[in-house]
Amino acid sequence: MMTAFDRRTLLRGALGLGAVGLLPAWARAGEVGRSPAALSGEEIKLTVGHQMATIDGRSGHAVTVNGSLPGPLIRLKEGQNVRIAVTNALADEDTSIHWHGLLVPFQMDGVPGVAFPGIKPGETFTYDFPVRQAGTYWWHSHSGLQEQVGLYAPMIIDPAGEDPIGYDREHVVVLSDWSFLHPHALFRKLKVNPGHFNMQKQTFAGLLAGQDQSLKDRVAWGKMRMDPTDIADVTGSVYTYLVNGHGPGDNWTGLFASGERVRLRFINAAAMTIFNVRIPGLSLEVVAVDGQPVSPVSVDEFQMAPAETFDVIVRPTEDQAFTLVAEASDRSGLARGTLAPRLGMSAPIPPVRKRPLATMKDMGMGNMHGGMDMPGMDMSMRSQSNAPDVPLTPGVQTIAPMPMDRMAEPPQGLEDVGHKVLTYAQLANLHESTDKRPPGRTIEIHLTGNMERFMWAFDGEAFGPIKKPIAFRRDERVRVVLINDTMMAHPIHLHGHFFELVNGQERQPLKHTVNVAPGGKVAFDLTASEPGDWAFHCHLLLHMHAGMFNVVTVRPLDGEAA
Ligand SMILES: [Cu+2]
Repeated sequence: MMTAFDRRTLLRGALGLGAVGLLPAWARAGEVGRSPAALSGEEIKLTVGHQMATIDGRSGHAVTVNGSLPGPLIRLKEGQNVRIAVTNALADEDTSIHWHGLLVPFQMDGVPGVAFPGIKPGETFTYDFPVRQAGTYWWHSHSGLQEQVGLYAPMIIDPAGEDPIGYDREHVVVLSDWSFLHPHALFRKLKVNPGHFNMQKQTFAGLLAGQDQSLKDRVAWGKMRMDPTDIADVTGSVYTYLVNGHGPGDNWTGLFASGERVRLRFINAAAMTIFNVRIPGLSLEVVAVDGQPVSPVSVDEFQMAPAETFDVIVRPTEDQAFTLVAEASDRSGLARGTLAPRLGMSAPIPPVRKRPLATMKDMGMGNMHGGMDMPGMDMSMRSQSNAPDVPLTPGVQTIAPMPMDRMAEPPQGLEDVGHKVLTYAQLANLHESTDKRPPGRTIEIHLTGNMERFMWAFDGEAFGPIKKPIAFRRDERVRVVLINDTMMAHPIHLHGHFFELVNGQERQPLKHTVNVAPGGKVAFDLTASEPGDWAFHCHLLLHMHAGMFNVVTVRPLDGEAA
């Protein structure tokens, strides 16, 4: 006969199993100690395999590493060497791991077809590199669409000397988007109908009720065959948004003791989702972006695109729970976790806010209203005179007539939320720049798309065998200007380097990924110090898959004549 005690133990065991699922130790709720458990040392072994994952009580197919989703946390120390042996235990597909944000020899960068051939089923590839930096990074598959089904995980590198960021406790917070639909099915649906997942379109009833756009604006947008509710391609209609692999119902919880400085290492490992992050009741002190320390900025909310990382200090002093909210930028759903002094506590979850509508500015029309004339400028939406070097292929639906630097503006949808929102212009490097040369030349790259056909590219041509790489001379200082000719934001990521965002600060912040606002323009200064071939792409997985990808070459290689 079962005693009450046995039953309690059994119940607790069963519940624990349900909540833990495939989660590695670092991602479990209520992890105690200053830092979460991790793989570390000079020899690390990873195995990529298939597994069923349970998200908010429902089961789906996942690609996992060492049997977990997200994968194990890897924690290294600046100055050490590491050998990471990755075995592909998938039955019938290649795999790869890219160390996102890490300065590695290009052969160790993990991009199939660029850095190495990829890892065949049954094979092991050993990555071997010195660790030259510190901070919050992550790693993910660069093969097929494996990143969408679970192959991503955090990587933390502790500084060789003292950490410039003081803290008593830390939590790694990996945000992601999970779908029970296969990612190739997501892609096919978008190809057939790019608005497939948009359940927030304007309605005729809404128009009559005077909601959303005016009739005049709506007619103008209709003529362009565009929809201002098109903020995200894949939405909460098929995504569950995760915190450390936990659905909102699972409620991942991070513990704190009152008065501690808690470092939250936010990583956006989502395939397609830009998140707006806030913790109602707590001020967020942003202390590092993309692994690199910045002068602290206190805000109430920040937006983070896929591939970006933000380190934030919070200092809860009350004996209460706080809800960690990461709202999808189109407001179709949210990821939710809790910070609390004890397990089992929770705080109210704020409802998702009103969905944003894209504006004429997001169309690259500057501050003008549709149809207004600007002397000497062609305000039509697809005029070659505004981008003479971009061929008007079917993949180019629009060319922004008046793209603007929008880095001092709150990101899309956060213009009037009534509290402090981080802008890129507020970020300043904590340290002096190591290269003070002015750029020797400037190149322009257009981010182009055709929203009607889900086509995405750089400069009008999708990545393919005949696409010319972007060539830099080794150690040259170059300014790169990204012009977003589309009405969607694109987080553009360069492998193997940090660049300095030209954001008006004297100490330009270092980043590896920059989210270029719709109709926006962003400049960065780059010292092409890392020889080799490097991927350069939009980090929205399905945009990259559709062709918004290119290779950056930095020459000469070591030992090669200049
Ligand atoms: Cu994109």
